[in-house]
Amino acid sequence: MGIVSRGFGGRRSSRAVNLPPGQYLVEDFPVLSAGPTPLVNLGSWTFTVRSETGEAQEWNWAQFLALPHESITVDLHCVTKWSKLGTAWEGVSLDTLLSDVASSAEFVLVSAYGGYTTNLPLEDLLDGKAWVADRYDGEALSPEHGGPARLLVPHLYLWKSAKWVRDIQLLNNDEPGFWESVGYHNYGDPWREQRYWGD
Ligand SMILES: Nc1nc2c(c(=O)[nH]1)N[C@H]1C(S)=C(S)[C@@H](COP(=O)(O)O)O[C@H]1N2
Ligand SMILES: [Mo]
Repeated sequence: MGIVSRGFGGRRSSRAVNLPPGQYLVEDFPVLSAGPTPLVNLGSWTFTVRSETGEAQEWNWAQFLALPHESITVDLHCVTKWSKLGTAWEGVSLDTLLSDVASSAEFVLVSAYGGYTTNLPLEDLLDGKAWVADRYDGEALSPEHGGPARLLVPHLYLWKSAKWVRDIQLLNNDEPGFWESVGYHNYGDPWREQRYWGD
């Protein structure tokens, strides 16, 4: 008869089970950017949501800071296979940012300062699943990790979390973003290991 351990070792392995397939843990916070870190001046920073009919809602930095912020602690999963658990952010929920926009669109294309884009279904931004984050680990978000503010969509691979986010365009028809147009999976669910086209 075997002895079943319910000690700390058992807990540690049940935590390991929470890692999506093919991922490994990191303790540091890698920086992955397709180009140089853009210099974004807070005085000219704006964040815009534009509906499929062209109706726009825009916030400058002071207006964005005045919006209700939430504290969120989430796990990050990068398609290059690192995962970082328990990262602490503060940001504005997309539910807040999209609440006054009249739309029947199903898709969004997110654009960043510097030109990066990424696409996702609108519903993946709603119901407490996504934020525009401006603080990380109790401090202003650093430029290399997307400061002044980045999208944070932790249930999808991290390439969907556009750093230096600038605007969100609502669309009736899906349009692939930067990585999605050159071979990354259109949706990118880490739990279904949707890394590349055909996965
Ligand atoms: N604007 C912009 N956002 C981006 C990227 C980028 O190149 N430009 N890279 C994406 C990818 S592939 C990853 S893994 C994460 C990395 O975020 P980090 O540098 O904060 O770890 O940012 C995502 N957001
Ligand atoms: Mo990535």
